[in-house]
Amino acid sequence: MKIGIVCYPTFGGSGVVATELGLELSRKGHEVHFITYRQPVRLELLSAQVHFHEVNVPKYPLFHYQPYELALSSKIVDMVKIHNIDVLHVHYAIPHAYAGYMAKKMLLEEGIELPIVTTLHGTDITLVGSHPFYKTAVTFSINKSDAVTSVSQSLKEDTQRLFNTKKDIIVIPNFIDLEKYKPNKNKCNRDLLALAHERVITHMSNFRAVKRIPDVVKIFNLIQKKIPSKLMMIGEGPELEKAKQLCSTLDIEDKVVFLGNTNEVNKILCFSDLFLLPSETESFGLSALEAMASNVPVISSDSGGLKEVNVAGVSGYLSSFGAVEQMAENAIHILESDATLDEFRKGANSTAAKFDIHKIVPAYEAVYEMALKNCISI
Ligand code: GMT
Repeated sequence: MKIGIVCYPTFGGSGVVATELGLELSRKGHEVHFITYRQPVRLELLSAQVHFHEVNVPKYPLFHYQPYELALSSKIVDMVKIHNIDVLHVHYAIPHAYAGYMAKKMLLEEGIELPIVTTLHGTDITLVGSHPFYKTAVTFSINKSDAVTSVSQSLKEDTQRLFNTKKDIIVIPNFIDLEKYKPNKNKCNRDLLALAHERVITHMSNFRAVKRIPDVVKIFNLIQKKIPSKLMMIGEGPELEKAKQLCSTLDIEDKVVFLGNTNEVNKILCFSDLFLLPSETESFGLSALEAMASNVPVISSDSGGLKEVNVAGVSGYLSSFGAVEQMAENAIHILESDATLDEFRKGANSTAAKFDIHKIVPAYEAVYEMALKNCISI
């Protein structure tokens, strides 16, 4: 099959899922065409089976806002015609599902049928998409997609509630390449960042308010009072400075390392002992799954789809968001003894195995087949 993939090329989870999916599809023999404004960060390899088509938006002084959807839908039409793309898979509804629908309509004028598969990732529904300024267009785009998938049951229910849509939404959970995260496969440079007797605690996100970054620092502060430890903060975003200031106020600056954005998440997770994800909302929590696949237990909130990923007492613990003290107590319980930590490491690994890339990707292939079969002119 020839598959077009539209996604955000940045460090966010939806872009990572789209990229890893495209790469796996190419390994399975499909021809994959990424259509976006920059080469996706995890797309290191372009090959005969993997192509990248850049969307350019020429600047014009009249435009206060650059018309990205227009440029994207034109690019989709051109690429479908040149490369005979069979199906378009758009990740993140805004504005990709909308641009996909416009491309579909333009292609139809030329007698070309293009099925659109839309994957909902989270904030496109729970935070941004349901905003009154966007809701009408997002509802329209969801209803007009040939197939809609969501990354968790929780996100499916949120979509049905917030958008009052009758559209059938297929749940396909996010997935992980277990091989890539096998701790012994990765060269661990633990000694550079922590002392032998210290536990290593990690957080990774885009540092937006929804991730509750101050809670990450507060939880760590309580842990380090009982257990010698270091905190690795991976990522960048609007709450970064606030986090640094809080570390200074709590006088723990020397125990917290800010590593910025990285493509080598597995090389940091391989020496981590615990992962913190206390988010206010989280449709799935891909970073928690990446940690679990690296044998790292997770202390998370019980928001949204996290309940479908992190299993209490097995791969970690879950609490209501904001329950900083309880999260710290659970973390200390896991970290206090090597035997308990080992049990949770095994539990994290076996729970992650449920999301093995080889089990999940066939579900997307089945959706493409179905969309191709059912594709009707709307
Ligand atoms: O978490 C973010 O803010 C980034 C966002 C994205 O679209 O890149 O992540 C969402 O999609 C991920 C991949 O499906 C999910 O694992 C995240 O849980 C989801 N984020 C939220 O729902 C807040």
